[in-house]
Amino acid sequence: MKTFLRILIPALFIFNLTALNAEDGYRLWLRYDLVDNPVVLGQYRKAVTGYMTDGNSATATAVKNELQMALKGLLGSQVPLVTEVRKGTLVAGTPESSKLIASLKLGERLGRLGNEGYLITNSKYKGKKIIVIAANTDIGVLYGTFHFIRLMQTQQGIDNLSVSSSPGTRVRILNHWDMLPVPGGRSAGNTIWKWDDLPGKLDPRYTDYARANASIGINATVLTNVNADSRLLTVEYMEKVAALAGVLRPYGVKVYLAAKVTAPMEIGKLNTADPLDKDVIAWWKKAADELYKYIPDFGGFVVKANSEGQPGPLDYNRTHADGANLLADAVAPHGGIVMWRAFVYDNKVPEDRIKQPYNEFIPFDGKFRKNVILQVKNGPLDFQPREPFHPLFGAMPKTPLMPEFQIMQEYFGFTTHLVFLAPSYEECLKSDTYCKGQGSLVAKIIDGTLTDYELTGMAGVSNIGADRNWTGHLFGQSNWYAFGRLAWDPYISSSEIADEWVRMTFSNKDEILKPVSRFMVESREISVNYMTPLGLHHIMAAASHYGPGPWVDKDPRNPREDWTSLYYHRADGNGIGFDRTTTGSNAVGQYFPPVRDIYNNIATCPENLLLWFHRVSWDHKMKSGRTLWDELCYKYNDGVNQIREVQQVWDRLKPLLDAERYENVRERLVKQVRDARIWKDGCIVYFQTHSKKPIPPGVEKPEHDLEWYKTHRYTDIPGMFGTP
Ligand code: GCV
Repeated sequence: MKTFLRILIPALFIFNLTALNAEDGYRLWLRYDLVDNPVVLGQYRKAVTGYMTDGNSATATAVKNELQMALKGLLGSQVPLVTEVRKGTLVAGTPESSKLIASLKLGERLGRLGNEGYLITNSKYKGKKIIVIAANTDIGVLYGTFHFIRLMQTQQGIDNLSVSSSPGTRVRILNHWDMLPVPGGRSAGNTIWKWDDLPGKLDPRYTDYARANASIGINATVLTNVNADSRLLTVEYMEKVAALAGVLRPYGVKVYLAAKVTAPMEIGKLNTADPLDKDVIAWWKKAADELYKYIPDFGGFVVKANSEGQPGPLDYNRTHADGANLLADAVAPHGGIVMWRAFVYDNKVPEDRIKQPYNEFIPFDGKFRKNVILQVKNGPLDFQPREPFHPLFGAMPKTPLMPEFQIMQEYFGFTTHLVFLAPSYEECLKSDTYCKGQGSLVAKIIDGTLTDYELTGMAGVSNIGADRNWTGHLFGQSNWYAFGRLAWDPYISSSEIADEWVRMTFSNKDEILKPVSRFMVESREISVNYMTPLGLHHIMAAASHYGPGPWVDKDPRNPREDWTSLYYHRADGNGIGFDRTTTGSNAVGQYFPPVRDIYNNIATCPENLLLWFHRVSWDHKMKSGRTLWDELCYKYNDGVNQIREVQQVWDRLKPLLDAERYENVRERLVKQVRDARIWKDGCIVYFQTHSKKPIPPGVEKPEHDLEWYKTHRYTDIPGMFGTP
């Protein structure tokens, strides 16, 4: 019996521990586990012996709660909330809320940091060493608190602190592309918003959503799809939205809504949505007034108009400026803004699709109200694995522009492929537009460094869903994280972000940190290689947007030419690529010199954008000395081999990782490797029907014939758009 108990008790203990430490990914990067380096832990325990927070606001309470949770977890025992300063007190507050902080006379330094910035510094108070997190507002203190916690999670020194940080952009916003429930049905899709339960029942998850966003500086969210639903502007939904806004408010996250231009007709019973019609103007004003009664700090609207079937001002022979200004005037008295999307194109316009946003918006530079900002996708097409930067950046000096990045991996394998997207965001932000000469980076345009933009922002199409781990693929969390970090600081590098995220999410130990952050940083290029190398674009399967579809000559949803792959790759017996040079569509003409000349010349155009800008013969000599055809095959082949290597690295890490998270990624990598091969083989066998050239030596032979790839259907890929 004794022996039995001796075995049973430890077994139960271990079982419980495992259960308690279930690694389901829910905690994201906000994991406050005991610091596992004894030396660092010792230093932290000495440096932080208590904490002191002042202020009674809900945000100040959030600061207190977060510190309590983080310090207890990271340092291994409860760190007391103190009212008297002792050696090692961490003091967090504003000069208004904390007499101690007021006495430190930080006014001048704080003055430069605005409403959201913060300082973290070591100081002395009555001869005692303390750590200070100070800001002008409670929300600044909360951001500083998360920064301080991050320092400990990533095991940085905290004895010599001199951090001073303020955000590079003002509106750092997630765009959820979730739909409202179908009338009569239950909540739609994979959204975290439980619309049927609102406003009465608030999922505790909303608070964790707000915490996670605040921890990386995201301060705004659009709750539903830009393909908007008018019901959001009914009282029933305003009450629901107000309930959500109430949970997010203490964490500094403001709520915005997607507005539908025809809402005055759909729910207002007007017979027009003409932006210059006086009843329409009055309707929007009343709707905005009503919204602000429910949500006094409502942020404003995002609008997709005259794009992909969405109604817009052009339907009434009005302009984008008329449409945006109508809504801007309605929210202006309440301090609201309008984010008007520049993602517009029309298949009835006989013009290269990627040129249309520029053509449509340039004439209206300076014609928008002060509280309007144009939301511009990173590239001129549609979140493709690689695109050049959008030519609107730098071209509208009198109209604020904010970039829109996609966090949700619509063209990057959804929640199945491991693709860390920071390198693609960084590529856009660090692109030199030359709008004001060399060094006119997109980052400097959108953050107001080179422009007079008072309103600045960055939008990210969210990948957050109802999965327990939020994003389906565990590494999807890193893209949410990366977006927030770059919206706060558009100049940090992908490798810094990867390093932080791996430390906080997995481990500070080199044997995990180094290989994982390395393959993260490489993963975007790997995906480009096996999907769309050398500037290829929009050759994915129609409708589902998963897997290859270079043969797509008709989209089942709409037989328009600019929804086919043939429109974009233009392959035939002579060559491949879209001629966008001065002798072709002249899309290059939308860039400033010398960018336009660099892109225009086949000899200087970066090879990773070659087929975006040029139509190239199959025998064209590449820098490697190979022909274009051979290079294309090798790039595809490299992509498959590279993702196999990632898989091997991950497998080798198995003994060092917890089983649950290891498995989440392992299982997806199996599919990613399989489907990378399908991309490579499908594209090679298809393009070979045009090039008529042999597959070069060393490239793995395709497994099937073209028909197989054309008819292949995926049955195990969550998150795909429609079918097939
Ligand atoms: C929300 C692409 C997507 C659409 C999306 C659109 C947009 O076309 O496939 O689902 O619509 O971009 O950004 O508006």
